[in-house]
Formats: sequence, structure tokens, C-alpha cells
Amino acid sequence: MIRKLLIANRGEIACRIIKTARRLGVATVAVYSDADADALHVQLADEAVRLGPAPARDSYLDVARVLDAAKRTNADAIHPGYGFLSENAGFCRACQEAGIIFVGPPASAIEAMGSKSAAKRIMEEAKVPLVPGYHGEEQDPAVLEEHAQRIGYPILLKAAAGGGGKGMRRVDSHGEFRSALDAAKREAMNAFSDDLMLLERYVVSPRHVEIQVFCDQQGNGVYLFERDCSVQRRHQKVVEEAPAPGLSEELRAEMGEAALRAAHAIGYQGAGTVEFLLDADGSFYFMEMNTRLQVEHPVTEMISGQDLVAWQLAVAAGEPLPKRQEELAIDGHAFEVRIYAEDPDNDFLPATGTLVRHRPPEESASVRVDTGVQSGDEISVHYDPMIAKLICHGRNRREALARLDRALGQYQIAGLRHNIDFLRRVINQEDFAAGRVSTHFIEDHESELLQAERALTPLECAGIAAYLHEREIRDLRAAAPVADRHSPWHAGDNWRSGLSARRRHNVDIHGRHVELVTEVSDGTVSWHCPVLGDTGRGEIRLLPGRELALVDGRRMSFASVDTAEGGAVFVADRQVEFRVLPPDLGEGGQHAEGLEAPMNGTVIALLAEPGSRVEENQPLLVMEAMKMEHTLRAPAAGVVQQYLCAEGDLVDGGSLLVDFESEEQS
Ligand code: MV4
Repeated sequence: MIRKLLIANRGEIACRIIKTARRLGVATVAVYSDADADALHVQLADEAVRLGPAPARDSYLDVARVLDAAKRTNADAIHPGYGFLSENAGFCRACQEAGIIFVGPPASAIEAMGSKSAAKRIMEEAKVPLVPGYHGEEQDPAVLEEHAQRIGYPILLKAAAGGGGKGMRRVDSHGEFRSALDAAKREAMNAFSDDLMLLERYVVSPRHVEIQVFCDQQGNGVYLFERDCSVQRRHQKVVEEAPAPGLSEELRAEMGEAALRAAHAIGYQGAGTVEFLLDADGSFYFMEMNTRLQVEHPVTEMISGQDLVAWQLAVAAGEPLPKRQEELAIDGHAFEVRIYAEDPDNDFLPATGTLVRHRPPEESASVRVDTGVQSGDEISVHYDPMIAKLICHGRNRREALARLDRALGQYQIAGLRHNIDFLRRVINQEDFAAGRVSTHFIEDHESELLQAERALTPLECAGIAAYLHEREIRDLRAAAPVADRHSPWHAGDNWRSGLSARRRHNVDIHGRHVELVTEVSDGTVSWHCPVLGDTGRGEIRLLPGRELALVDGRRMSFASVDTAEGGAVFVADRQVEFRVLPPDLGEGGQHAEGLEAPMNGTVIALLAEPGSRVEENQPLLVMEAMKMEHTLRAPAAGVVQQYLCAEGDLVDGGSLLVDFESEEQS
């Protein structure tokens, strides 16, 4: 029995683990960095211990500090969550040596999965299907080249030490082999200080299907079915679902049993995930095993009715598995989407700043929200910018999908760019809705999914018009002398006060300037948006007391919130955030300006000649931040005066990198 659990993590997963521990009567200890002193996970835990400064290596990744916190609070067990120390065999051993239960597998099982080629040899022995290939120690380029010929092109070179797509290279023909091998080895050496390579036949359009397994200390194992995580972008999962669409009962059982053979082969205990590539012909191949609870575990919980964290705690305490295989069944269908602070219109650049509003949809038996943030929190550069996971269940795939779309439409976020519209386009895409997914889904449908110039809808214009009108009255009221009790600005109902002038407003919606004309009479705002032409006009009236508006005579939900430079409105199932521009700045010339680093990172490449003229959107500089590359582009046609940084420089977010002068625009 575990009496006190320390959660060596932050954010949504720390909160999620605390919830189960509480329900089971287990006391909880949170740990936190200086950036998280007021975070939700700290508020939810029974007690909390400061680890250190914000950077993860000085806090959540610091083995000695985490262990010290556990000893000081007399915790019996540590749950590592995912990421951070969750797959660190050294940390796992250190817990055991300190007499603290590590909620996870034995260190030896983590180590067995550390090298892809060693893992493949173990899996071969255990008769787990592998992609035809080569995973031996002999690395002579001539020998590797012969293996490539034997396997047949296209092949995939993978770094044995790699993971999550790093150090992978596709080779299409014999002529490209040597240069691709050299490049892959260089990349692997840089990233992992280890350039051992393995070769595989390239599977052209696979699905990513992973099996949830669970093993206890008595040697029992079960699988809790599969998740399809094919919809990914640059190896980041975007949507996950369970069960995998179209998977037959026979294939499910075959994959489940193969996954259990994999787990038993390495003496596994606890929750684990065995990842497979699933080919179009139903062949499946072992990819890797993740020796932790995964981000997407809630879809498995939704379809199995089990609490995987409760299972983890039971097994870690030495109890047998709560269920036998025959007692487990799939109920309905579930989806998870990851809601991120990022800008889909700008290469998914992580967004940082204040989360002015975070109001998820109401939770129910079929809608679940796992989050670790609240309105007013800062999303910083230090950690993953995930805001929440939204998980929806239905009796079948179509019902689950409809609930997911509705819940995304109700989700309110303001203050930061986010991916909600992008997620809605993904889940409403025709092939996705039909269950036709593959790992190439996002790139195959990129133009459809990334409509940077998304049309503003009349509903959104109506909402902005209502917001602007309300804001103007508020400003006038604030400016009016308080003593003047008879001023109309102090009357109760904003919308019926005497403001009746026609007004021109300019707003900036994600970089696009839009003019709106409003006119008010008897509490109704008539609006007109010239860029939308004839269809861009209508009327809106806020209904007092409730978050409702009449839009062209129809009642709709309405909410708005002020942000640092403007506002955000939520009308029916649409949301739009905008800057309010000073009235005289709607158009006209731009002059000297600079391009700033969007966040802390490293400058990778300078792409233009100083002094040269560039076109709008031309790439000027590439930087790497949060393990991703980001391109800074010219905001307009103009001249790059000079670079204020060099390749390889470490730069702070907000620092000026390019001295840029845009051309006059009339
Ligand atoms: C592959 C593959 C095709 N053929 N192996 C990417 C991450 C790493 N875990 C394995 N990956 C792949 N291995 C062979 N032999 C295609 C991928 C792959 C991929 C796999 C799962 C989910 C998304 C992916 C995106 C691109 C490539």
C-alpha cells in the first residue's frame, strides 16, 4: 500500500495523477520550479516542495533534488508522469536504492529499450514481427550497402540511439546510399554521440498503432487494446483515438499478444506501450516500446472504463492486476486532441505569454478535459506549451467525433495563439472523418488544413462589433466625472445609452487589418465590414444578464474578454482574437522596424544578404527553440539593413535579430 505519493512532474499529468491518488486516499506531494509556484498542480496537492529555478535541468530533471524532496516529505513512492525523469533508468535505480517505490518498470526494462538495435534483437527472439532490415553490430559502409540491396529500396536509415523521428533518413536508390549514410551518421553523432545505424525497408504509408499493456509483479500481463496515433505533425501527435478505425478483432488480438510477448521479453512491470507500424495490407511491425504512462492514455481509459493511474499504483505496491484479459472489453470510441499554445499560421511556433482566459467546455461522462493551467497563468518558454487535452467519448466513432467538434467549438481561450481552429479542420476533414488516416495525413492535406488567410465570418464580425461598442461605452464611462450621476455613462444598461454615432474601427486579426463600421440605435449595433462586401453587414444586440446575443434575430451564445492589446470574442461555436488599432493607424506606411526573437533559442541560419531587398514573407532567419526550427520572415517587402546576431548565437526571446526596413505602402 502506498500512503504518500510524490509526483515528479508538472502540468496536466501531475494534476491527473493527483486526482486518482486523492480518490484512493493516497496523500500527495507536488514538486515545483520557481515558474510554477502558483501552478494548479501545486494547489491540488496536499503539500508541495520547491525544487529550484525554472529551467527543467535545475528542477524537474534534477535527480538529487527530486529524491531529496521525497525523503524530506516521507513519500513511499514517486510517480514520474511522462517526459522529464520518466524513462531515466538512473533515476529509477536511485529510487530503489533510497527505498522509494518508482511507479514504473524496473530499470533493466528501461535500459533494454534504450538502443533500437538491441531492442530489435530482443524482439526478434520473442517472435515480435519486425520490419525486414538489418540491426547488427557490423557497421562497415560496404556491408550496410549490401544489406540495403538485399532489403530493397526504398529503405530507411535509423539511428540506433534515436527516437521520435530523430536521426532518420529515407534512401530511395543505390546511388544515394553513401551520402545518405554519411549524413545520417553525422546527425546521429551530433544528437546522441552515437552513430550506430540500422536499416529497414521503408513502409510507404503506414499507420501508427500502439498497444497499451500492463504487467504486474506476479508475471501476469494484459493488453488494454490499441490507440491509433497516425495523425502527427513532425513526430508530434495531434489526434489520438481508440479503438483504431477498421482494425479487425483478429488483428487486434494478434497485435495485443505480440505486445505482451514484447513486454514479457524484457521483464516488464507496470504500464507500457508497444508501438507498431501498421501497413495497408494488415502487416504490423514493432517500432519501439515506451516504458511510461503516455500522454494519450485517457482514450484507453474512456473505452475500457479503467483508471490506468490506479492500476499503476496497485501494481507498484505489489498487488496483482485488477482485471484479467477476459474481463476487459471495448466500450464505444474515444478521441483525444492536444490543445497547444502555438501559431498554426506561423509554422506552429510555440506561443508564450499570459493565458488571459482558459474556459474549457463543461465535463461530463463523455467529455473530459485534462489540464494543468488556469486563466491568468503564464505559458513560459521553459516547458511544453500544451494547454490541455480534450477527450470525448461516444457509442461509436461518429458520435465521439461530433461531441469532440462541439466541445472544441465551446472551448474558450484568449491571450495566446492556439490550435483550436486547426484541430477542428483536422477532425472535420473528409478522409479523417471517414477513418482514412495515415502518418502522412497532415502533409497530404496541408493546404486544406493550414488556411492562413482564413475568411472572417459574418458571425465573427458581429461579435467584434459588439465588443467594440461595449468597449467604447466603457471607456466613455471611465472618462466621465464620477460626480456626474446623471451622465448616461453611469446608467445601468450600456446598450440603451445615447451613443448613436457612426464609428469606424480598425482591428488586426492575426496580422490582417480589417475595418469595421458600427452604428447604434436603440441598443442594437448595425455593423458593416467593407472587406466582406455585401455579405459583411448585420445587426447584433447583447441580451442582458446572460452570455447571449441576438445576431440577425437569432439567439446565440456570446462572450468576450479584454486582452493586452485588444480582445477576443466567442460567438456560437466560433472564436476570434484581435488587436484594436488606433483609429488613425488603420493604413499608411510602415517604417524602420526590427524582427525580434519570438523566444529563447539558437540562431541556425541567416538567409538574406545584408543590404538586399526582399519580398514579403521571404525567409530571413532560422532559429531553433524547444527542439523545433522556426523561420522568421519579412513582414513586408523591404530591405534587410543588417543582422544583429550570428549563426550559432544563443538569443533571448524579444531581442532584436534583424534590422529591417519595410517599403512605404500607400
Ligand atoms: C518507419 C516509417 C516507415 N518505415 N519505419 C517515425 C518515428 C519513429 N518512431 C519511427 N518512424 C517511422 N518509422 C519504416 N521502416 C515511418 C515512420 C514515420 C512515422 C511513424 C509513426 C508515426 C509518424 C511517422 C511519421 C513519419 C515517419
